[in-house]
Amino acid sequence: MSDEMKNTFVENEYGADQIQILEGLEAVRKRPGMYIGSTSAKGLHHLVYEIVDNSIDEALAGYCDTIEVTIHEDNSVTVKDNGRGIPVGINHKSGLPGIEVVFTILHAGGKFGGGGYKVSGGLHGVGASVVNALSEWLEVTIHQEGKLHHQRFERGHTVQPLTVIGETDHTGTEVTFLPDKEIFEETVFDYDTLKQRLREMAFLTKNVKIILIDERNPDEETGEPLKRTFHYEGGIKEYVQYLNKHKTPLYENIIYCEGQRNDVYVEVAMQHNDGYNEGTYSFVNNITTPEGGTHLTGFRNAITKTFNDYARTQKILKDNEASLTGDDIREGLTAIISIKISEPQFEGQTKQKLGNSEARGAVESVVSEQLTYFLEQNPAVAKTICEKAILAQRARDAARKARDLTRRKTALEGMSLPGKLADCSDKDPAKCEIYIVEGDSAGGSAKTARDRATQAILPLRGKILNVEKARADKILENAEIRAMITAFGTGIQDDFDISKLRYHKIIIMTDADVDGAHIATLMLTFLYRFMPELIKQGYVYLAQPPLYKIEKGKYVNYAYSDDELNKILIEIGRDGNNKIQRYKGLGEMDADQLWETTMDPERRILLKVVMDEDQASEIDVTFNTLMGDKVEPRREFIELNAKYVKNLDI
Ligand code: TSJ
Repeated sequence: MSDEMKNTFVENEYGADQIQILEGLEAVRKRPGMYIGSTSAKGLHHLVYEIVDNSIDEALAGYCDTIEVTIHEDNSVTVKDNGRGIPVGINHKSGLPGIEVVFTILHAGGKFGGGGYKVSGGLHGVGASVVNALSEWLEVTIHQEGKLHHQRFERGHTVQPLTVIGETDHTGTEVTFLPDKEIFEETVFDYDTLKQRLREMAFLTKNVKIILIDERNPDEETGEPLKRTFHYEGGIKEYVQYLNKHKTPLYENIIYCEGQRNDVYVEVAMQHNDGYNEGTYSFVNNITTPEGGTHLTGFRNAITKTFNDYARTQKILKDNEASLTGDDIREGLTAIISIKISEPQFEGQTKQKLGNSEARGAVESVVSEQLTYFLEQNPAVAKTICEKAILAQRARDAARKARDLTRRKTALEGMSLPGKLADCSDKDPAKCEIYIVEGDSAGGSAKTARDRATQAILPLRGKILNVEKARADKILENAEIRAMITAFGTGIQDDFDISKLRYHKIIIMTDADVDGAHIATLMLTFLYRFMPELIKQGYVYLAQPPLYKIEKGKYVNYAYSDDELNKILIEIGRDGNNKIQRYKGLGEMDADQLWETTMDPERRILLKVVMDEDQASEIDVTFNTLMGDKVEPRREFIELNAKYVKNLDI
């Protein structure tokens, strides 16, 4: 073949490929949800994770130790690493420049380079080409072999080909992109969302420094942008420490197991605290698996067997005593399970459950072996854990009896509803709502004010029990909690049945002050621990009573925030004739006012409580920050609380 022919041939082939590529990226733009899950805020943030995953891969390969993520003023984002730089030469397989393969061919992630695990290619690991297709523009700059290379794309199309634009004295990759407003419903990045995920990535990838910079709100005094650095030499050991930071650990050491079995690399860190909840979070290739799967099963099998074996041989458990259950051993346990596997298979409706059977054996083997060794080396710690598990075993027996009692009662008496409940007359749950009201006096006004057909009222007396600080048996003895459980109709935990829910809106109504917020948080904590599905499926709301009443002659209006108050005052003219009343509590409103401002479906504002399962560990930290022993962090609770609440206009 002559050179000329070769050129022609290559050019033609390139041309044909180019057409295919564009068809591929058009498909992404037509059905973005198929590639990034959704075009909501979640999908938007996913774009950043897709790009960062590439830098994490480079770090896992051992060539990069710093990743910087910058949110710019226009909501474009730059991800920059100090790795080797994406190869700029022609890729042999495709005959295309490496860059084009990465940015224009679907599922190109992880095509080059050998060995090592890739975090990209996991759950939604669709790679840089999808981000490119869904960006108004994307620019890549590569520092490699002394040269600075640059290319620009718009909506997936090359608009400036790869060009050398200067010189450089280091290596690395920098990608900046602006999410396409034609595609995304939301194009404003949330600093906290990115912060939490990047912190998690830093915990999961020890020794990588991840920096997050937000240029949108510079410090008023210094003009400096907001900046956070996440760098954990201890990796998941530090993650466990972080999750236990507002708890009281039972022993100082973090138990750590690490090893590889065939194709599966396993890392586990754990530590018990003196609480009663389990906080185990599992990851596959740095992706959270809220529904667990084989790796989690392997972990549970391993600790149940290892602790029982130890307790038996040490005679902590007598021959005639029942074995400890997994639940007993995991009471108060905080644990991270992180595995890396080259071909993860995800199952279940949401594809969040690991299916690879080899992962079960690998985790079980690594944890059994190393935990056995740890217990032999640390007999005092081993004894502490076994003793806690034995206490849990006894409490669980008591709780079972308490639960059986409630169950039998319901069976005998039919639906015996709590005496304080003023139920609604309509029996269609989809039309019904229940107001959980703080205090008997507000409860009284609410009962007068309500729409009797569809609105039920359950007044609760004072503060409800803090479920973060009690075992199940004590919690189920609590009258206020029992009233809620029977009123909702669903049962709790293993008995929970959403189809029995009697109201499709559960509305928590408390005073608009610090105490009221605290009570609302106590209730949310209870719901989160005992009936999380109610929150996940969007049945839980917070009522928003007004903060102010503004009167001027015949004019009456209500303000739900200070901003709103100022707006109203500007509108009606601020003068001595306004009488502004600040509501200190629901009790200060009469029934009519309560109806008008807070309960009338036509006029009220409800906040829907939402929860992002990908951030479950962060929600856990929030709840025990709010509800734990340490008083200091609680001051921030209103602010934190706001994170899990979404405005809902009705
Ligand atoms: F893909 C991407 F564009 F989204 C992207 C890739 C974005 C960012 C911010 C960084 C990266 C990236 C890719 N950082 N480092 C790398 N490394 C490689 O692509 C690379 C370099 C050299 C070799 C080799 O075998 O020599 C192999 C690879 C995969």
